[in-house]
Amino acid sequence: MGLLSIIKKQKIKDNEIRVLILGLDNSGKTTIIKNMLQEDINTISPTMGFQINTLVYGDHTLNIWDIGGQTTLRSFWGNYFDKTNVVVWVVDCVSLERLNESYNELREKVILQDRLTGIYLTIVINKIDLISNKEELSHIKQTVIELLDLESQIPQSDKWHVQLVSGKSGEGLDEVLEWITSRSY
Ligand SMILES: Nc1nc2c(ncn2[C@@H]2O[C@H](COP(=O)(O)OP(=O)(O)O)[C@@H](O)[C@H]2O)c(=O)[nH]1
Ligand SMILES: [Mg+2]
Repeated sequence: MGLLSIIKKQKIKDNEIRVLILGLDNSGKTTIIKNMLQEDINTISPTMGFQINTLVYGDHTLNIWDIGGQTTLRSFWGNYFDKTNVVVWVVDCVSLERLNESYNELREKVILQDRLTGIYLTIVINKIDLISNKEELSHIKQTVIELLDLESQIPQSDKWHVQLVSGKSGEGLDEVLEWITSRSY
């Protein structure tokens, strides 16, 4: 057995899941991670380079990679793709005018990447604490699904999931972690 397959077996045994959190700048990626880690979310500055965070959830260990979303950093995303199990794609629900940009980036940097074939994708619609109307939220969710063209981009419906969250209040974050840890890797 080669070294790589031994490492792979070990990882599965440890229930380790490698998660990449991506999306446009300012969508709330770092806030979401800090909230998941129960760290202070009031002292976040724009992510330069990347940060790896370890989160133990149930009997799983998640290694969450937070990579700066600024345009200048996006070309480096490819360096982090190997061995990724899940991509969390963050969309800001109060900047829906950027959905087209988000769609282009998601497609180019994630969906069309050979090294990410077969991964699980969670689309996280963030900042829902800023929208009080429940109907509007379900409309936003539908709009995101349509504009990101998820149903035809990723025909296997068990491979993707959309969740409304607030990185600020924490609403919806447990559901994201539940979904991630209940996949089979
Ligand atoms: N109201 C609200 N603001 C948020 C939420 N998540 C992030 N923000 C704000 O959005 C801005 C960008 O957040 P940050 O986590 O740095 O985004 P990143 O660039 O994707 O890492 C900050 O001012 C955050 O306080 C949220 O759920 N609700
Ligand atoms: Mg950040």
